[in-house]
Amino acid sequence: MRLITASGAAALLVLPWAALQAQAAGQTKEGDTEFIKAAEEGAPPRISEKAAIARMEPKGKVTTIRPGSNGFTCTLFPDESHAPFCGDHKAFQWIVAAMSEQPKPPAAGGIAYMAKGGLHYETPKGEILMRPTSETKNVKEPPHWMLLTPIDPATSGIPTHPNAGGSYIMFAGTPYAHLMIYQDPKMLKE
Ligand SMILES: [Cu+2]
Repeated sequence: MRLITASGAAALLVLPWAALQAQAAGQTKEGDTEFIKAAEEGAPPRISEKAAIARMEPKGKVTTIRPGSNGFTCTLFPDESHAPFCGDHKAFQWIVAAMSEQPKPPAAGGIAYMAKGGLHYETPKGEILMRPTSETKNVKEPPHWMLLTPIDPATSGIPTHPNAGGSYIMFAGTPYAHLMIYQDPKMLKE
């Protein structure tokens, strides 16, 4: 009994330390199996089951933990949202460019799914920013999918904020502008 208790206590001491180390390295702390399961939740199973799964660090460093066969990659956001994201090749390049603070994404036209929703950072004036500041608050996004193309609100007439219509241009006026479509990806059946 004593031995079991002692090793149990040791495990308790070790786990939070390991978690801290993982966070210090900017990594999500789930084990691979848990991570894969959570990341697959980002898109309908017909897409996520064949997708690659990769870990992403806050600065955009990517480590693939499962290869895929359909051009999609699923990950979990390395921030407080921990939201699953599944993007095609262009979309994954787009998110990596955004995370690593590149001035613009390498290509437009990517498709990304966020079937569990996510969050964005909003200023008191209602501006949606790419990074949090001391002024911004976290606002929840419902399940949605995205067309990662810098659509211009002036020429398209599409609003720049969430609205009853269900679509808007996020980060309008920046190279990372994209169309947010409030449709649950899991409802998109073939
Ligand atoms: Cu978005």
